[in-house]
Amino acid sequence: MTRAYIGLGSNLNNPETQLTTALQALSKLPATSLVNTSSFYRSRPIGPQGQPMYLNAVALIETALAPRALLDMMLAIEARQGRIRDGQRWQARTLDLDLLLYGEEQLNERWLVVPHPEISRRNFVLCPLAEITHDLHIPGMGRVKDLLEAVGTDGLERIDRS
Ligand code: ROI
Repeated sequence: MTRAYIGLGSNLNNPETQLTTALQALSKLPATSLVNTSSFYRSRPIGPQGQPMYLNAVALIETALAPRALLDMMLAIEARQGRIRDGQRWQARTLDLDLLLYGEEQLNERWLVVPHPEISRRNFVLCPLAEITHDLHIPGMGRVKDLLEAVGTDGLERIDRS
């Protein structure tokens, strides 16, 4: 079994429902268990402005799926929730699932780069990640706590889900 971290993001069609539905789908993946889920964070869009605020979270799973199989299933969950990938980057979306980390592996394939190269620049990933990991070290990048300290928490708000 491999511990893998998945980043979730949504800024269309009721983001809270999108994230909740996606977490449920992750918990039902074959040969996989959902171990932990961060809080949800409202975050200012990074990249093009003029799009709605995002809701972001991170999930920790334990899986026997290989990276490729896991990624394909993540893409299927996105598609089921109405994600349209038309080749345009940085657009508003119903659901974005990013494979952030897959154990200690470093993969540099055309179809997958792990650890996700943007982790160290994105507080909407680092903050929820720090919430559910203690002292995690990201191969090639450093400790989550240190990376988060470097980027700060500007534009992020933790949501109370009662
Ligand atoms: N900005 C925020 N705040 N959250 C995201 O999940 C997110 N995802 C993206 C871009 C458009 C880069 N900006 C984002 O893909």
